[in-house]
Amino acid sequence: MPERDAWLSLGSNLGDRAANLSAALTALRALPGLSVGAVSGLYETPPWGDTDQGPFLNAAAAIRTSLAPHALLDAAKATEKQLGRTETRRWGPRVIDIDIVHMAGVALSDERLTLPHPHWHDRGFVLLPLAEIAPELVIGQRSVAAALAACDVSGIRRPEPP
Ligand code: PH2
Ligand code: MG
Ligand code: MG
Repeated sequence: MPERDAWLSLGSNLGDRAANLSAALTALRALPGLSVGAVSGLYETPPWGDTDQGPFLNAAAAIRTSLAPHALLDAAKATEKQLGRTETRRWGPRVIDIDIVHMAGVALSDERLTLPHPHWHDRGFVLLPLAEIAPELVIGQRSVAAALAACDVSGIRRPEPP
């Protein structure tokens, strides 16, 4: 498989959220066929979709991978499971969520996976972290920075300085 650049959105709102995000990145770094590049800071974000849950910490990561799209999805799901994620309701609380936002040159949709992520451009918790590491990335016809400029990011707290 050729290597491709890809961008992930990570989120956690159960337990030690920062530790969960950090453990997810460590687990991803250990995967064969995948290397992790730039990682954003951590953003505290109000729960979207199902508001009856605690706030999330969200981050974005750039990766480079020789995994095919569905193999990357399987690796993300396996990593979530390894970190103790269990099934909850749709949009409900989770120890860790690892979503593929975009893989360079890939557009596909089936029952398991749609790429680019159909909602990449309208969720502040995805866009703000992504814009920190890849503002000029163009997905479809639109840059991440342009999508962010049109997105409601109220309630999202920028990361603390390191
Ligand atoms: N993930 C969801 C549902 N709602 N809200 C925020 N703020 N951050 C998330 O990562 C998130 C969410 C489903 O994956
Ligand atoms: Mg998600
Ligand atoms: Mg997910």
